Amino acid sequence: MPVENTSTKVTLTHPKGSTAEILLYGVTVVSWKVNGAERLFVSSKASLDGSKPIRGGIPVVFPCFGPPSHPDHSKLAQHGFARSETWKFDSIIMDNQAGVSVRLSLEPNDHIKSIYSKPFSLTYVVTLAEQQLSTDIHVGNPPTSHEALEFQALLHNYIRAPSDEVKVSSLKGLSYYDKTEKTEEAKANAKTETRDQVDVKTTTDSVYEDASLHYKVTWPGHGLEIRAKNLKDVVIWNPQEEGSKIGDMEAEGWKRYICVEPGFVRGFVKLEPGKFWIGQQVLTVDSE
Ligand code: TA6
Repeated sequence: MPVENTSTKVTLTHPKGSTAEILLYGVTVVSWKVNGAERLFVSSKASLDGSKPIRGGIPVVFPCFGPPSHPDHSKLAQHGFARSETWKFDSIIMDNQAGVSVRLSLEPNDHIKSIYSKPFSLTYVVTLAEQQLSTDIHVGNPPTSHEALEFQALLHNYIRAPSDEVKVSSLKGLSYYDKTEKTEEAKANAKTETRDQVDVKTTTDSVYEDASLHYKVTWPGHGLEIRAKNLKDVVIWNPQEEGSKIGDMEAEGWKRYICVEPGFVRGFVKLEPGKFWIGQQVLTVDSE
């Protein structure tokens, strides 16, 4: 069955053998296999029972990135609610040689309404091709709404790769904000990236602004490319040894991934009533 749907998980299988697994909890893609090899990192200590956001895979960050900084988001937890709510399976969009594609949706339920008062519509489309995974977040501001919807969105990819060898390009020349700096003032001061290839051999938590929308993630003998649309910024994160303080991180888990996260996180998307916005990423495995 190309699309298998249980009460907790949707599994996509492409005719050429690639697979993807999406938990309805947070619509977190927790597995993406191409040529039999897993491409995403999920901590073996991640809670998969809906008690907390998944430590790994592709969590969806919406409507705020990091701790809330907009008055509309003041009651929200870090990275918003999309990653910690149970979504609904909506429909199969496509099921053929080109790809297997499903749509999932999240309605404002009572819990969301208690922490977030803005009307919105939210759907997520996941498409699996032979060597490729696309994930698109669709945000709508209902026509009945009286004001613009202001939000941030980000796709928090945990890419399985050796963190002491992996490199990301092309970020050279971009402004970035270094969240590992000690003071708020230093965090708010933009730096300029001078490296042709960025590594995460030391603790890294960098928010690149107005980036290229095309990133190469490579390590010896392997690589993948990420193309983004409407997600103008990109975050590179790996905590190194600091990762041992993360409760649901497996032992030395930070050695096995790099987060490369396309998002709209500097400033806010402003969506007028009756309008839609789509943020998209396409991950493609290099031929091996
Ligand atoms: O996207 C990078 C980041 O914001 C880091 O600052 C780091 O805290 C990470 O996300 C994980 O956040 P989480 O809330 O999942 O522990």
